[in-house]
Amino acid sequence: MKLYGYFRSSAAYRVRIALNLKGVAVEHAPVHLLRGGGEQHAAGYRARNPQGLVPTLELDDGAVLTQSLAIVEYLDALQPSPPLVPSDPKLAARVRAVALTIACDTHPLANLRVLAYLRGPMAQPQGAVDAWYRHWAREGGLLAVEAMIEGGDYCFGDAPTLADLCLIPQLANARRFGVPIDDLPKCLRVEAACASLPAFAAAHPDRQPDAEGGGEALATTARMRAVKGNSAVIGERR
Ligand SMILES: N[C@@H](CCC(=O)N[C@@H](CS)C(=O)NCC(=O)O)C(=O)O
Repeated sequence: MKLYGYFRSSAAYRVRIALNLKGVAVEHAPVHLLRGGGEQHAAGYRARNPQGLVPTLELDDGAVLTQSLAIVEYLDALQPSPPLVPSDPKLAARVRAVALTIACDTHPLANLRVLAYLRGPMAQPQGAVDAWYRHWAREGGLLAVEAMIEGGDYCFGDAPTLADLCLIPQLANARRFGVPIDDLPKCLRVEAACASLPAFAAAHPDRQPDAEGGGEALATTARMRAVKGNSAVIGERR
């Protein structure tokens, strides 16, 4: 299997955690989201992922899977142990609700292409883009998740699930961009518990083969740059 990803991509981070928990080895194929205007826009990559987003998982038989949650559910079906979605239907719905709160309602509002559109065509100043990011990371996002999860070491139960796979990368992004999270004790407890698990630690952006700048990946600065061949100004946030 080959995973097309980017070290700072939180969607790819979800898949990396799942692969590690399942003990599934992959070849990593980095797609640089900023270099040359973004390698995700190259025709060759778009043939695999028509959305021009990471991650993409290419299977050994040539089949191509996109969308991190679909990929994680595929891995869960392929290798059922440890399960990432509980068998109890009500608990499974609660796990998926947290995962979808992050993946569908929080993360897309601050994706690279959205921030780039605000900064470029919408001509918003950096302060406004930062305020947008910080507002939507919390409102209906991490604040809601704090209320939805149980308060133990993991979002639900005594082992990581799809919910934790989504929460940990979102918290890493929040830290990187200076989003306040000190008032989220349940989320912080999950973050601490997951950090001690090798599958989560090995999936961290700083530990990836394409990582740049080491600890800088966790810095709270946001630099702006014009991308060659693209009139938009990109928020260098990925
Ligand atoms: N819903 C998608 C989101 C994928 C996504 O937004 N990936 C980001 C990185 S985290 C990306 O590729 N951004 C590139 C861009 O915005 O141009 C998934 O879960 O796979």
